[in-house]
Amino acid sequence: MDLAIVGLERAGKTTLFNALSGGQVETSRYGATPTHIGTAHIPDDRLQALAEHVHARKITPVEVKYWDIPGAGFSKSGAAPQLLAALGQADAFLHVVRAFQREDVAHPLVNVDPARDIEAMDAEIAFADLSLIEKRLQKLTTEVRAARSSEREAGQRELTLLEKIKDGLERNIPLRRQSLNDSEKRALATYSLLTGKPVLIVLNVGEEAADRIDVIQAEYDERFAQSDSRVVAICAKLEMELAELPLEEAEEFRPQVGLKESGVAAVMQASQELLNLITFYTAGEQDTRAWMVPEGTTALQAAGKIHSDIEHGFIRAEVINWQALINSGTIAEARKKGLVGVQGKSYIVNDGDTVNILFNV
Ligand SMILES: Nc1nc2c(ncn2[C@@H]2O[C@H](COP(=O)(O)OP(=O)(O)OP(=O)(O)O)[C@@H](O)[C@H]2O)c(=O)[nH]1
Ligand SMILES: [Mg+2]
Repeated sequence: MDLAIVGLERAGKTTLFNALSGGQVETSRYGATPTHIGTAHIPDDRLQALAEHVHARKITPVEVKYWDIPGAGFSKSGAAPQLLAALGQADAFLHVVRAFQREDVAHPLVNVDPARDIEAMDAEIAFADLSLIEKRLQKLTTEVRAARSSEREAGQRELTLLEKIKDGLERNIPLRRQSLNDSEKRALATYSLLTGKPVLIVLNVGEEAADRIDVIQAEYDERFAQSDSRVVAICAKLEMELAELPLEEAEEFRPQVGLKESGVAAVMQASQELLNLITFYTAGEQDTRAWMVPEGTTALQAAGKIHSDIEHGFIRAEVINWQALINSGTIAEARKKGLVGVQGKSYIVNDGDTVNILFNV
């Protein structure tokens, strides 16, 4: 899972990045910083329990990659090409919105106003898409004019589609909210348009509001959440400080500053839900591993995620829920009880499945 952290200048992006990835990027030198890339493992109790159960020598959790995109680089004058490439790769955006007040940290639009900033960033992202579409339209128009009539049709179809998307964007409808059929979606895939990506709004509240975070989140979620966007409220500064502490100390410190649960965990959880991702497991003695795939993934696709050879040689999958496996003791016991499903290529993998794929080499 690749998540790009975006937002206006000094919204707290690098602070959140440090909290999420355990990074130590200096946050007092904000502004004009380069893009940072960091990774984090998704904590997973089910994986730990499974690994212990099979005495695994190695545990491999799911990795998330975070991109910290500087606010200043993403302006109306047009985002830099390498920045657009990084944004295009992301599965979703974490849009950091400033809700904390601080005299010594100037806000690029003077006062703190989260609702305005959410719209401002949406407009910048839409602007990036519009300029890309306009460039492509210009080029395509010339090409279509010059093309032989037999070759004109495909170009014309693309022109019509791009005009339609552009029209929507100009009416403030991001691509993800425009209705497209499957062939239109396929035609657009190569563009990696930014407004097509799901957005998690991360409302960055001040430390003094830490004990009211759930109330603030509910309020904003009601106003701004849609099927393809959600709101999580956190205090990035406190989360960053907590991330620097050993786990036990962090647990102790958290309630003292008014926080009930981990903001980092909340952001991870919400990102997974937004992207409709599920986790399945392979419980090997060598390596017990968690895999993250989109909901609706088939056993064959899951095999491909593990290794292309396993996909090509797929015979069948043995599937058992992780908890059922642990409760049964051994896989042989589970088989006796009829708890291990023997599944074919088109089986839809469930969250929490432990999957063993039998294959030919
Ligand atoms: N009090 C408080 N300060 C914060 C919080 N989040 C960020 N800050 C401060 O705001 C300043 C900017 O934070 P950064 O995380 O560097 O902001 P940024 O969005 O990465 O800024 P650019 O990269 O310049 O766009 C720093 O001084 C942070 O310490 C917060 O939750 N509370
Ligand atoms: Mg920064």
